[in-house]
Amino acid sequence: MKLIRWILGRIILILDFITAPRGVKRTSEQQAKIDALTKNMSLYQFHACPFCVKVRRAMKRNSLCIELRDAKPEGLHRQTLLEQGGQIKVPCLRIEEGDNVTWMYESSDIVAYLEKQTAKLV
Ligand SMILES: N[C@@H](CCC(=O)N[C@@H](CS)C(=O)NCC(=O)O)C(=O)O
Repeated sequence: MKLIRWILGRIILILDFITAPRGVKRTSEQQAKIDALTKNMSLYQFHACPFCVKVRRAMKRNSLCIELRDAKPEGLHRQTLLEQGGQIKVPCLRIEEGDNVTWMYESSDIVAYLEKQTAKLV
């Protein structure tokens, strides 16, 4: 089972690599605004998880630079995800706004949120 999952994961990564979307091009001023917004975000993820690939592709498509944090058992960030986010499920977007931190689960919600935030700024 572990081997099948590993193989499927590699297939997903290869397909993702082959069909990687192009990032949108913005003026440096617009990109700086987006970078300032995403600076306070981080994505808890597994490298070969299809739902994480979906979010990473949306990031690529929208040229969003968001720190990736590996939540694999041997990863550093798993415990934080569990303790602060509430569950070990990826992808999870951590959004920091002042003193307020939101942990957003569900890939579709994350993609919709990122696209909405990005559209507001450009
Ligand atoms: N509906 C969720 C599904 C997310 C999901 O099932 N993630 C799996 C990894 S692919 C997970 O975190 N499983 C918990 C675990 O492996 O510990 C989404 O779209 O984000």
